Amino acid sequence: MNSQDTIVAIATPPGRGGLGLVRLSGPAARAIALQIFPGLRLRPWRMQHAKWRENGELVDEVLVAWFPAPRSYTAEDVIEISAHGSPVLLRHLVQACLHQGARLAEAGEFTQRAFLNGRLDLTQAEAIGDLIHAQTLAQARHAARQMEGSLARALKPLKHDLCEFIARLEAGIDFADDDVSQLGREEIAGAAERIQSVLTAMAASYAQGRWLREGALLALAGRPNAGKSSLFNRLLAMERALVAAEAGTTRDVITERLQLAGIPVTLADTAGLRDAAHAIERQGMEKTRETLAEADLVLLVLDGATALTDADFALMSQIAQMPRVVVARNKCDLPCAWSAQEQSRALEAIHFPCPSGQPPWLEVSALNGEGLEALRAYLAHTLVPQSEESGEWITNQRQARHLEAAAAALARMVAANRQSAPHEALLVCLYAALQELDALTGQTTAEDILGLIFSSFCIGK
Ligand SMILES: Nc1nc2c(ncn2[C@@H]2O[C@H](COP(=O)(O)OP(=O)(O)OP(=O)(O)O)[C@@H](O)[C@H]2O)c(=O)[nH]1
Ligand SMILES: [Mg+2]
Repeated sequence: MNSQDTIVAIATPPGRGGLGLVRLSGPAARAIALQIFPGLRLRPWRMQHAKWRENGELVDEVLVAWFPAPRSYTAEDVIEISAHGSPVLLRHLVQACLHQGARLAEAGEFTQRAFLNGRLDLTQAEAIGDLIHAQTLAQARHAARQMEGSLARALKPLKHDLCEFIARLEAGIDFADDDVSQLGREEIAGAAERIQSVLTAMAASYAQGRWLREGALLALAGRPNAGKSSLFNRLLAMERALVAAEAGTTRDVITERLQLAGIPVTLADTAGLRDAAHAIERQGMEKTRETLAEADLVLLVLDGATALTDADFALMSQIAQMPRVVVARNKCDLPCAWSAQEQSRALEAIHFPCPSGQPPWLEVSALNGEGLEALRAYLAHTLVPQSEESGEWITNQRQARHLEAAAAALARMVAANRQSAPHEALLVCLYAALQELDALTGQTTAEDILGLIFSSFCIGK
């Protein structure tokens, strides 16, 4: 990709619309616009009305905006032409620009130029891609924050501390014979661990942060007839899965999409788990186990209207081992059939965190909708990272990997320091950590990685 080229693309989505935007960026952008609209008096950052004529014949009436370098999206000369949104017309306009010497932009090339010209760092460029692809408002908001530079800002003090740390160690080595005080082992360990813990916490937020960007899998589980399919339908607010009084109704895993606190969630209804005799039901249960193994969150559905059996307890303790489980005791519209002894056994089997002061299950009725709002809220609460309100939330795998690698470099340094390694060896680890943070924001990035990042954009961005 040659930045001396002037690139052109349709910036609005394919299809028909009221308006369509064609964008040019590069040194010849203005000259090309003037060739197509002769006599147009372009004024910086202003929209100008123009009649687009070919051989004296009117093709369209358009608005042309000129963004002179460097105060433009790409930091190059940019021309935006708003025409009427007919695909034929827009393609013809692009053709006219090509004819005047522009070339077609590659996917993401406008944003790539903005990055290469220092208008954005890599996390901001990625955020633009995320913003375009957002499916929920929460995704869009997070992307917008990052586009504004929130991640880069959160990294800034860390980078500053790291640089300062490096400078002090370097000074200790270079001026060992002078009066420069050498950092003590304790002091070094303290500083390194402080930076490491912040990096580790940021990297760890990806475990949940990725759900915002990529979505989460929420699987319902429980014994047959507990009311999983009924609850599935309630959560979706549609009669999607078959419900019957017969145990073993659901055989296949059924999935549907919904949103919880802005997180795109795939909800999976599964076959009830029990010692089944029927081969098809056993196959269904195999699929249930596969789904549960993949699930980010499991909703265990218990039947409050039937006495608990040993099989129920076995299932409870099995599912309670999974990393994230929410428990619902269904059929609260009916009298509870659990004996006091069963109830206390259940409390023992389900020992994970629960809303304070309450039993570790939520009372619901899939039949009349009771407790559904509380269940929905609790599921959302379990999915939304707690760091969301307080700190920066990592949603992107590439970013998480660099943070992990930087934290690991500091961990290596702490270990080396403990073994009284020379300061030169400690510095190697610190430089490695710094390099990871630079790669995260794109200060030092291999060409091939850049290509990968920007090619996931659409043409015209
Ligand atoms: N009273 C009452 N009945 C319910 C409730 N939820 C489900 N049921 C009934 O319980 C029976 C089983 O419901 P399903 O939703 O099919 O149960 P399931 O867990 O999907 O069962 P399998 O697919 O066999 O594993 C049906 O007759 C439902 O109408 C509830 O909250 N209250
Ligand atoms: Mg079912």
